Amino acid sequence: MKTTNRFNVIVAVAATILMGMFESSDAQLQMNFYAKSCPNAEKIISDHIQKHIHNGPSLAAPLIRMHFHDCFVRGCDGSVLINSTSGNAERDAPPNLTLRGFGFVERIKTLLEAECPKTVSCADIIALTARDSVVATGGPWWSVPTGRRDGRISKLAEATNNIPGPTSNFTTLQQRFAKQGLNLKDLVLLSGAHTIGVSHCSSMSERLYNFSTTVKQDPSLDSEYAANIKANKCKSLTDNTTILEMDPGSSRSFDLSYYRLVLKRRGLFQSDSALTKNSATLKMINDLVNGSEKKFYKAFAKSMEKMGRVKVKTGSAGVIRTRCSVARS
Ligand code: HEM
Ligand SMILES: *[C@@H]1O[C@H](CO)[C@@H](O)[C@H](O)[C@H]1NC(C)=O
Ligand SMILES: *[C@@H]1O[C@H](CO)[C@@H](O)[C@H](O)[C@H]1NC(C)=O
Ligand SMILES: *[C@@H]1O[C@H](CO)[C@@H](O)[C@H](O)[C@H]1NC(C)=O
Ligand SMILES: *[C@@H]1O[C@H](CO)[C@@H](O)[C@H](O)[C@H]1NC(C)=O
Ligand SMILES: *[C@@H]1O[C@H](CO)[C@@H](O)[C@H](O)[C@H]1NC(C)=O
Ligand SMILES: CC(=O)N[C@H]1CO[C@H](CO)[C@@H](O)[C@@H]1O
Repeated sequence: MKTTNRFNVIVAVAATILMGMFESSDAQLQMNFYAKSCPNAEKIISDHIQKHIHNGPSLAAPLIRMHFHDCFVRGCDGSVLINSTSGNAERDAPPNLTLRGFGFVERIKTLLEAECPKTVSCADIIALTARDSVVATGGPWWSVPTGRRDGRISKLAEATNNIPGPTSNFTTLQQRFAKQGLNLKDLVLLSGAHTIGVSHCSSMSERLYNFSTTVKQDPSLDSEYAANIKANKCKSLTDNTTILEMDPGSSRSFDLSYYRLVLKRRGLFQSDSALTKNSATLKMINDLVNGSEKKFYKAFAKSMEKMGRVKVKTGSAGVIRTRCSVARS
């Protein structure tokens, strides 16, 4: 009897461990996960975006960036949206000071809670919203399998330690992407999102005015380009309000011009420039530039789908929050 009991316990423990393994894998993300539980969910999201994107065509950029920041901290679990209670949330970390679009995501969540309460996760809303808003502005489509569940933990330090910064060098970029299971190809392709959107001067002005103890200006930034930015946009080191396009003149079109700029030493951040300092990533950029936009879109889509699977919570892991900004909801 005793041994049978012990055997049963061992079987139960092993089964729990195995289930845990499946839960923490991405096996359960699937296309149209809400087909039965909330059949209109994806349509409600895309309709809302179609209706509002012409009022805010610049929303696609912050929303895809939000998905990136969400996935890099505790996986794609919506934790980036949690409001700070003690100034200690991911949202309070320096990389998040410039995130936008929180209100937009929360409004979509309200629509979905009205349609099907406690069903659609904030994490899936971010993933779908990022894709749909990029598509609505003429950019690439990628598949977004769903079934992500939400986390409840959001920590400033984890954002700071995992999300690469504009001054990150190649090693740091590679390490931080590898930590999420993303390789150099993903790094190059996902950085291509910098073909849309804007930056604050403060994210790059050290490159113009205070680069190192020996040189004021970053020598890997094209000097003509730097002079132009200094004269017309970022007029001082301390300007933290002016914004500038990362891909000037083309910051609303999802195209290859970001990579062309990077090759001309006109990438805005040291992290953009760093991609040219490794022979493997430099070759990838040359290949992208020499290829077609169609090829770029296809490869970008693959990396986006991969990023959307990073450390997702599925099955009975995680929760469905009712308000994206509130951890216990
Ligand atoms: C490789 C490491 C990356 C670094 C160091 C980085 C850094 C930055 C910084 C500093 C800004 C400007 C923030 C501001 O001053 O307002 C920015 C903007 C942006 N980033 Fe990245 N980024 C990286 C990767 C990515 C990835 C993987 C994506 C998406 C797939 C992305 C999408 C964007 C977008 C769309 C914007 C513009 C946001 C807006 O217009 O509000 N970035 N990034
Ligand atoms: C979360 O913070 C935002 C901005 O600080 C605020 O507008 C919103 O009302 C807050 N939400 C909750 C539920 O506290
Ligand atoms: C890259 O940056 C990290 C962190 O700032 C630093 O420790 C490392 O020495 C740098 N690596 C190179 C090759 O410059
Ligand atoms: C210039 O950079 C140095 C080194 O990073 C830093 O200690 C200093 O505070 C910066 N100067 C200003 C005025 O921000
Ligand atoms: C922006 O700069 C102003 C003036 O230099 C300063 O008072 C303010 O705290 C800064 N804001 C941020 C978010 O750094
Ligand atoms: C790709 O383009 C670069 C310049 O962007 C050029 O130097 C290189 O020879 C081209 N490579 C191929 C395979 O066409
Ligand atoms: C958009 C957003 O929520 N930004 C927050 C980032 O962190 C700062 C500093 O704590 C907050 O004031 C912002 O509201």
